[in-house]
Amino acid sequence: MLKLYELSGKNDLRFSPPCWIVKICLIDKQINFETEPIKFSEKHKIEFSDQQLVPILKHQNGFVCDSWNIINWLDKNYNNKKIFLNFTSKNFSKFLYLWTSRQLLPILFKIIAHEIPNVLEGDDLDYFIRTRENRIKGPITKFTPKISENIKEFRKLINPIRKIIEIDGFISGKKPGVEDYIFFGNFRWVYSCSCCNLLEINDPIYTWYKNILKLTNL
Ligand SMILES: N[C@@H](CCC(=O)N[C@@H](CS)C(=O)NCC(=O)O)C(=O)O
Repeated sequence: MLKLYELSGKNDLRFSPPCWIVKICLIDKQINFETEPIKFSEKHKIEFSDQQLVPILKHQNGFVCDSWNIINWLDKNYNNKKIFLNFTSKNFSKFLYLWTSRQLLPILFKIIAHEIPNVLEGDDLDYFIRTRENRIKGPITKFTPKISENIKEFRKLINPIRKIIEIDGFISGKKPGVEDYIFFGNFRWVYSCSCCNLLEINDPIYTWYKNILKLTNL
């Protein structure tokens, strides 16, 4: 069976955006898998992969790292599941993946960075604060004075997706698909780690998020 190595926090909370991209894909496409929780401080468990990040998907013949590579691997190896409907869907998904990882996640990080330590414990807490403070060259609370500004910017940035969701309910159309899985990772992360008011409750994207949660029984 496929094994998904995914980030785990306090009380086994699974909160990593790229891990969620893969997990929601496996769930919605009804592909059997089991998960292996990996804490920040448990790098020894993923030594076999010769790198330090999750998600990793272990399969019969080896393993694949990186959510985008995993989605592509699933597309190739589960032909009947139609992950990418066609070349256009693959290209748009790649756009969403790059936009998410390079532009949306950094803004979301600024909104929730100070709350992420609440979902961690023990060595993970020290590891997270040390590595992230090194990365942002300042305290984890560095961005808190601009939270409302960043929320406002984020809501505006995702307006094109809002317009698409307003048409049929999902980015992929009348049913969720890979484009939705990629966009979903952003929100699952925020709502797992933070109490912030990221979306208004009457925002179509908020309804979309709740619908994906419902559809997959999460
Ligand atoms: N480009 C990768 C990003 C993977 C990644 O950054 N994973 C984070 C979790 S969100 C991680 O494993 N971090 C471990 C660490 O910081 O030590 C993907 O899409 O899968």
